[in-house]
Amino acid sequence: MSNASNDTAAQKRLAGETAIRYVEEGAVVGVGTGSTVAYFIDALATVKERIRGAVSSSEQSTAQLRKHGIEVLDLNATGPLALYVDGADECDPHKRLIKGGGAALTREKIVAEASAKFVCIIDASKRVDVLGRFPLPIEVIPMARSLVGREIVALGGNPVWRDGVVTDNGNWIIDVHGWQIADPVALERELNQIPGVVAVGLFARRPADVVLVGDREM
Ligand code: ABF
Repeated sequence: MSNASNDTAAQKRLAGETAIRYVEEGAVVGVGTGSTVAYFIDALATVKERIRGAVSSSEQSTAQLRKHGIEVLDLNATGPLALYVDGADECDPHKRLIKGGGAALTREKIVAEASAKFVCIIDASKRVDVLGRFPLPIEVIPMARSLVGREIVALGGNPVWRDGVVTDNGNWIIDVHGWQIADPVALERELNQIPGVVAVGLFARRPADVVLVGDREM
């Protein structure tokens, strides 16, 4: 690996390990998805006797949690959570995020909404001044793919179907290129109104509460 990718992996690992400090005794921990979260799950395994279990945001994370012997619980049974830890594709200075590169955005958004504190763990490459350089993922009901695409074009975006990807919920993903998102709360609200949209990969109405870049709080 190049030095840069070494640094990125080291920052992801550091962020994942540092996030353990937010895990309270006896907690049920909300767990996101992605390579940075994979480091967090490995770190969580070292303190698993201190927690009751986890609520997972994807089949991928569920498999890793279970491999470590961490019980995966149903959000309907646990009720509100104290902590959610997850990665992101982009993070702006107001802790608003683009997520969904891993196609897990819908369940990530559900667990984030249920959690009192959302700790986002990233490497420095995810930090941007304005969201949108990373194409915005939108989960859609398959029959609405073209309808949603046309409405995105009308909003000035360039929609690209993530062909070949089916989410854990059996839906499809459209990635929107070409937006500089100066008002992510307004765009999230606008896109959520389109029939057929299941979830928008903007975490702006409910941003992160803490952002860890490596071991430093942003
Ligand atoms: C997940 O973390 C996704 O929302 C996002 O795409 C991904 C970031 O991936 P990684 O941590 O592998 O850079 O929550």
